[in-house]
Amino acid sequence: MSGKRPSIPAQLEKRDPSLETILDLIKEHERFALTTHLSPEGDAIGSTLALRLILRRLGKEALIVMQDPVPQSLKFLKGAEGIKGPRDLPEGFDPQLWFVLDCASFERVGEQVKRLIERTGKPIINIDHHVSNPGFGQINYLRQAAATAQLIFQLSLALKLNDPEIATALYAGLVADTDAFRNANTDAQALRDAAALLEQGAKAHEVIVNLYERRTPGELRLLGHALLHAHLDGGIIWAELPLEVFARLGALPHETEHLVDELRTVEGVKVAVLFKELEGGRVKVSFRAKEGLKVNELAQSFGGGGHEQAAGCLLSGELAEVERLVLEELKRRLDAHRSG
Ligand SMILES: [Mn+2]
Repeated sequence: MSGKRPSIPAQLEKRDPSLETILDLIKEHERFALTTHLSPEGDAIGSTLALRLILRRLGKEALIVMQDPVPQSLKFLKGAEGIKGPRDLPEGFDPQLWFVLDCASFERVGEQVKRLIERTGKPIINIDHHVSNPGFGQINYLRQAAATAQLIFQLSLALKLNDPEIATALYAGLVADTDAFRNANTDAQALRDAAALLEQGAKAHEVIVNLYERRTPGELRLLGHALLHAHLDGGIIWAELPLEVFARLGALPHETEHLVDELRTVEGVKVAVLFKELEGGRVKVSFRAKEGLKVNELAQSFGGGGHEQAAGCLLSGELAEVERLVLEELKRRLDAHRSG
């Protein structure tokens, strides 16, 4: 690891990271920078946009910086156009505090944003719902929830804010991480929060249409290719997308959203895996589990992370070699799980 960790104001160190602590920190500071993970999806974008709206309602300065761009499907959210890349920050960018949202580990913010945070030397408030989050911030608000958006909603409720734009951004986060309330993380609290967000004016239908009904031709072709060429063996379904397939189908690297979820819908499948070849000899592996096996533990064994039912990792190497390695480990774990 390069660079120094942000310095910690002494009085923050031992504070109990309750909601009140976060609210106090917001009140005591004026300028905030917000960020989230690489390849940001609905929860990442929705949570950061909602938190920025909350901070602005309180008269604070808040800027969102992300290493990767906002996906097309989330650009309808209010304020998405104002999200900065690490290279287009305004002159004199000088936050007092960082909010890092929905990041299972500090590395997930991306190398450039990580360096930026370290360069500012300012403390991190880490807000997240991933069980594997090690608590890399100076303040770590880590709570079990279906989405980070629900943790931001707690802040909004505590501040008695009632705002359709905040609600819509948070609802998008909740819909994205529960896959429209279909994933096993959909619990009573997720539905209660969803109802409360609708009561605050969240545009539920607009969220669904944007998240699920804006597929591009490239996405459809990649999905078609993956479905046609998927392999099925012993409760595992997997598909690979080599670089040449993207070129041949005229598809872009990010046009694989929801693809692995489609693979999981096959009856009898316990785990679905998508192997996506990236430039520079790397392979992005995405896991979805239907029951039993915790794919986040599998992803962690390869340096990745995520949730019990949805996780991923990034490996260096040839596509075929990565595939062999990962499937071998997956089969081993699945066998151990069956006999255990
Ligand atoms: Mn999330």
